[in-house]
Amino acid sequence: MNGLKAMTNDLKAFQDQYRPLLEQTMDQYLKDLNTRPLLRDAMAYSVDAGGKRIRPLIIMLVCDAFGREIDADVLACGSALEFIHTYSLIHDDLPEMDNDDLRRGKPTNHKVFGPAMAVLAGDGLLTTAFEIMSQTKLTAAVKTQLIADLALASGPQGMVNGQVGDIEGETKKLTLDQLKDVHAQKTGALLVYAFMAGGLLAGKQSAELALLKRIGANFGLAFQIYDDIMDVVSDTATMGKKTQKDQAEHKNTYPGLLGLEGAYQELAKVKKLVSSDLETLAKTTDCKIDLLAALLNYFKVGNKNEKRTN
Ligand code: GRG
Repeated sequence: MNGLKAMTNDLKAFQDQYRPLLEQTMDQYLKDLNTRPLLRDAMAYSVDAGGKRIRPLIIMLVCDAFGREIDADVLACGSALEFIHTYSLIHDDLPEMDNDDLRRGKPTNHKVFGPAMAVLAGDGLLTTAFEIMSQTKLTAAVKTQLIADLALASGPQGMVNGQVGDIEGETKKLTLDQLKDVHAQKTGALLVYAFMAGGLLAGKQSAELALLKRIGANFGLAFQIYDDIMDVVSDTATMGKKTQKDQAEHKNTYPGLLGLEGAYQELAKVKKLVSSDLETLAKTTDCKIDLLAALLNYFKVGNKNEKRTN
């Protein structure tokens, strides 16, 4: 077996081990809520609809790479981040935002529970995330930092601001730099948080955290370019959400600005930046980067023999 394939198999084994633990943890938080069954059901519907769980996976992979045990506090942090991500998808799918009927292969939250309950399910997931973080047994310093960073990444100085930039961009053509700025917040902020949170949970200091931040930012950019490419080349059944939507709605996207091949080239370039920073991390710290590097195989860069999947 070649090295790349072995690394990918190891990543799959890691996912198979920790994804069920994360999902049990999230389900337990939802079960323990002292709330009305209708609200719990609406929150659980979107959390349990699946998804790649890539943000919590990154937190766990970074912890593991630095030899930090994946314990209840790490699972709590991963759950909180996935709750916030899931809230953002529920709100993004609303008729007043992107107006989508399908998400994670299922009818969107508002299609099942109605728009009012979908708004409240999102509100519930967002606030529960911070309650979860407050209950961790981490030191006060680490806990406060993780909570403050989560608020910054998800709120009006992070993802919410990116969403506003996206909406403002609907009526004008953005330059490549403007598009990157919007996505750095809309998509990038939570992914940067995932890498940084892993480092903070592992007790890492500013030098490592600075590298993790840059890795997260470039990973986030690659993630968005790939998502835009998939909207063009993949299909609804594979992605679990409607595709071929961006061009029809005249959205600002990487294939729209650079052409499909240009977007693939940009993706390859950004992947190389992440790989190079991971190498630096391996050389300068005690980080074992193999599984993090394998994560980059998620982004297929256009070789016709590579299957393009969600
Ligand atoms: C409504 C405040 C607010 C924010 C919405 C995340 C977001 C911001 C909008 C979703 C629309 C979109 C295409 C965002 C780009 C980032 C992205 C690809 C999100 C989907 O995340 P995945 O692919 O989804 O990780 P799963 O279902 O796998 O978790």
